[in-house]
Amino acid sequence: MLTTDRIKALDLTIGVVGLGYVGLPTALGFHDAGFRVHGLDVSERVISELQAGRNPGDDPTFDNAIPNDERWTVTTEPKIVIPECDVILVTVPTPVQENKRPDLRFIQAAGETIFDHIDRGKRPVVVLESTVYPGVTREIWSPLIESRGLSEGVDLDLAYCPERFVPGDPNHGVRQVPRVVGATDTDIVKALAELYSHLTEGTVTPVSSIEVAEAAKVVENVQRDLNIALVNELALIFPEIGLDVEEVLTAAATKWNFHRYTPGIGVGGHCIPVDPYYLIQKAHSAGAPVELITSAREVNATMPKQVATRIIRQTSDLGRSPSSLKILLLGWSYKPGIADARETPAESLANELVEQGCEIYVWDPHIQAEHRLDGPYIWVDQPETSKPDVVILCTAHEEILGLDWTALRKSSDLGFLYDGRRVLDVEILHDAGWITGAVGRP
Ligand code: SAJ
Repeated sequence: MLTTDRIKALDLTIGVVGLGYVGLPTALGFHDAGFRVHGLDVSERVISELQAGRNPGDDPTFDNAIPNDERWTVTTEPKIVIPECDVILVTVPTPVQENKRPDLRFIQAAGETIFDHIDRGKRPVVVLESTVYPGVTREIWSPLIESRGLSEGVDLDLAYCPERFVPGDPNHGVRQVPRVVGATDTDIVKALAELYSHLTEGTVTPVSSIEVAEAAKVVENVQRDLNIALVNELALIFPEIGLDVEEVLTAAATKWNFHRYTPGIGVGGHCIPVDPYYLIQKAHSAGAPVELITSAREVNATMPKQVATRIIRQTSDLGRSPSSLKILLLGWSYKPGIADARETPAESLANELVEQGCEIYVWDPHIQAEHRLDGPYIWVDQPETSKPDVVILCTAHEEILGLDWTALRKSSDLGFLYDGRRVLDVEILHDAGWITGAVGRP
């Protein structure tokens, strides 16, 4: 059983199920903290890379950080690792399906694997970390536990501790971020708070139940989606009345409690555009109103179309029809500094412009050739190659901010540059000979 004495003595084997964007840093963090770590993943590729001491992911932070000692075991075989674990952390994906309904298959599968292989004599604690809606941990796992003749609080304990890992942000990794933890058993939640305090220098806050912890995490990301939706909607309003939304937001941000967000071509990633659908689903099944969260999601999801419409309007005013335009997208990742294109709004923007008849080129120095999405677009290795009429900044990678805009202008016939993230200095662009547009600017 998990006790604070065993934690203090580092006398614990911690299992991590799912060694992806969150699981791998978590496993490495607990290994660095001195615990025995057993990693489990269904991917033969991930496990063979790790067993060879190589980083299986695209985050360079972990390139030379894969352990090779007796406290580190990784495998695809649950029977090798699960029976020995005192604590099992589950960090598997929680995406949405095409119809935007939560996809809980990975949580179901992880539960089946874990509950088939635990050593009930150890009374292991199974902690879900993936983002869900309140109630998922019990809804999905309690039937699996009962059907195997196990009982919570006797053969195992359940808990929830949401991950808050921020891809590409060294100041908000698993060793830094504050955590929230909820469990049925108060002794278990206290012990887990002690355990996670060995992982992170941030605070670890126990809450009264699994459901409170589940709700806290999804609310964090729903709030962020709403705040971004507000500035995106303002970016559609103010140009119609001759105002630049960025000037307005900068002025408003001089107020002490105004939270500054930036309008853009849209909201990507595996968290912010996905998690609100989990709470929407829960609200619907609870028969509660959820209009604001739903419409905010709709505002962000339609930003690529709104931006495409405005770019087509502006280039038409310059005498060019959409079918005559070669357009270069600068950046494909959903946010700067990383090679992660999950739910990237650049793809939706590209598809909208293709539908208008435009020819689309893409340059993203972070996305290697083997990870470039096949589609109706042409990936280039140098921005100038495409000889674009129109250039759209989609992702504010450092390499893009540092481009020679004068040189790029020489390769552009029409010379129209659209700042989709409001990160460029318009004077510099005008001096380089560009006609400019930007999200939220008249
Ligand atoms: N975005 C805007 N305007 C903004 C902020 C973001 O358009 O003012 C866009 C970004 O371009 C991106 C998307 O929203 O396409 C998401 O950006 P993000 O900064 O929220 O980055 P994420 O998706 O990596 O969010 C993560 C989340 N972390 C976890 O779920 C553990 C989120 O909870 C964090 O709040 C966020 O990092 C953060 O604070 O950096």
